[in-house]
Amino acid sequence: MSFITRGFTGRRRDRDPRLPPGQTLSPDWPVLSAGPTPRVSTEEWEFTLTTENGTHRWSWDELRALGIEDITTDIHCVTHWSKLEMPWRGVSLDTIFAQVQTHHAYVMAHSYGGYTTNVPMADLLGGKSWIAFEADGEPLDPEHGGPARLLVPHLYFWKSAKWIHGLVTMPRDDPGFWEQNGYHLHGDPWKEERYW
Ligand SMILES: Nc1nc2c(c(=O)[nH]1)N[C@H]1C(S)=C(S)[C@@H](COP(=O)(O)O)O[C@H]1N2
Ligand SMILES: [Mo]
Repeated sequence: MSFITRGFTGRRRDRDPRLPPGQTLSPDWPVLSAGPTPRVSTEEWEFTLTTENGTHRWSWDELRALGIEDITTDIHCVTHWSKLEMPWRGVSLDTIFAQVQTHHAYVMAHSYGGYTTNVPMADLLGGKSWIAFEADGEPLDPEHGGPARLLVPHLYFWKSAKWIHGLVTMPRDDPGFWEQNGYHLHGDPWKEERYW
């Protein structure tokens, strides 16, 4: 029956059901950066989490000691390319937020180099996001955000801030860099929340 249903919906038979609307598979991993690539060594790298109750800091070793997870996930860029089943390694935001208390429902991610992007807490917690150090079995290249980047793979990839430096919780959903420049506040690829 399913092949008949396909005909009715007009869906292309070779289209992978894991691809959100308007996306195509990329054979390689494109680099998209709004500015120059910051070079941050793991010795100087530091991750901060600021809430209404203060700032917590972790060094490279301290953050990794919280517990590293293996992740296999698809990623979707708003410029229409996707990659499927990418292996990543990182520390879950659930693990990191378990160490702090906040009543805020939103977060601004801040990168070395000045990039920012806003994400609701509901899109960070519950096994949905990580501070990632490795992809495809290798330490993250600087071009791809090394030494560490935010990974929020169920949202468009601009939310996955490269060269992550810290998160700041916020009471309101203030727009980050691309969101101030016309990208959608939320960015769900399955709803094609590309621009607003
Ligand atoms: N710090 C920072 N993070 C960033 C960006 C950026 O310009 N600076 N670009 C975003 C965009 S638009 C995309 S699509 C992805 C690209 O990640 P990649 O270069 O590893 O493919 O990073 C996101 N994170
Ligand atoms: Mo992007």
